[in-house]
Amino acid sequence: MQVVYSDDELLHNPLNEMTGGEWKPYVESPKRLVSIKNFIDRHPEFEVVDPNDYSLGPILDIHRQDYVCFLQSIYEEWVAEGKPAEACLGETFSLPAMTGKIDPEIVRKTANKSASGKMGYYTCDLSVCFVKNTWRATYASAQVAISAAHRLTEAIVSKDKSQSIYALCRPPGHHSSHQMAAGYCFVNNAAVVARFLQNYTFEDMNKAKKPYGFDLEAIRKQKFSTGTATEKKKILIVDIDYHHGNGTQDIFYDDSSVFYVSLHGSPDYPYFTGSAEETGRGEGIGYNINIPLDPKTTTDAIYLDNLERVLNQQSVVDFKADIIIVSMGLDTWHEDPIAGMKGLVDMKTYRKMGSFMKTSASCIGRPVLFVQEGGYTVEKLGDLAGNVLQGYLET
Ligand code: Q9C
Ligand code: ZN
Repeated sequence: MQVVYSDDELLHNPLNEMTGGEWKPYVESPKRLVSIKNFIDRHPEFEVVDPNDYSLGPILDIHRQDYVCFLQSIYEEWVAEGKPAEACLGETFSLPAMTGKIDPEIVRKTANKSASGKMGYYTCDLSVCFVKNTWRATYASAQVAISAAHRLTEAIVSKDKSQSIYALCRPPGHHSSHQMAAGYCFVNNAAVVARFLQNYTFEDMNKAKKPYGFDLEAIRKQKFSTGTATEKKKILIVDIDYHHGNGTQDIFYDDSSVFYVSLHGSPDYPYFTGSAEETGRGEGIGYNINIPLDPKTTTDAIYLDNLERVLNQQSVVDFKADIIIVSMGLDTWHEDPIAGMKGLVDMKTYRKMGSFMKTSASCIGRPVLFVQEGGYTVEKLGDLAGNVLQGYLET
């Protein structure tokens, strides 16, 4: 299995975060990726490859232009205002209760007048912290995912035997929505890749592909690539991160061409989304499934039973996805420092998660793109990721 990875993803390294009223070391650290990469390097069934560069085009197919400008420039503006260089954090957040009756365009204009205004407008919690190279790492993470999607498409077009790939992404993505950073996430890598697979033909992908070389100024001025696909592929996103992927759900909530399925701990972060009653809206009704699980009582068997059941559920099978994207969080593990299900104690459970992505009725015979999301047990992450991927490969 190919693993797409870039050292630039290590450059986002905030010192601390404010969690539950306490300052703690930043949990979403570069060490997470190093742990997984070490495992990958020691196992010959994996081959690490560099990303290419597909410009901002695919990112702008998901995220608003003003939000992407914010991601690119907020840190410099923060420092230019004389604020502390070690942490750029939100202070006052623009809740609907404060701004809901005002014309949204006026709120946007007012918010954009200061660095703190922007932070409160475009971020939603204190896990979102910018440092000097946050955008650089975020851009690399998105290009890693997009490159994986292009490689997977190549394998599909040339009818290769192996039709799976792993995007070793960091920062993660699934809490980020069209115009919001949240829960350590800045760009929603899984969502970007779902749309990229839908909008870009293989020829569009080949044309958009450039050698990876990050240059902030060049990116500001570059021409964005676009896709010309006329027939939308159907994408099934299976989100097995411990947390509900509120961003991914929101992005595709009205959309019947992307089916979002999430298993997650509840009640827990992000606190306001993830109930089973959220089933989609308009065209998208029936294309969103949430399975909230009690972190105190969920065991290996309960977790696997729920995953197996949803992946064999009639509506998901009838969807007949063209491609599966797995939002692969590893923070369900019982020892996770900020998350975890008490009863998920068996590494073999992760092997089975991987094997379900090959054998369940909704996934069988379909290409799979694994996208790395959360998971904070640094010393275990290599084993956890490895078990999911080997479980898939060995089935
Ligand atoms: N006491 C991902 O796993 N803070 N994001 C939680 C817990 C935010 C998790 C605090 C957690 C975000 C991608
Ligand atoms: Zn998570």
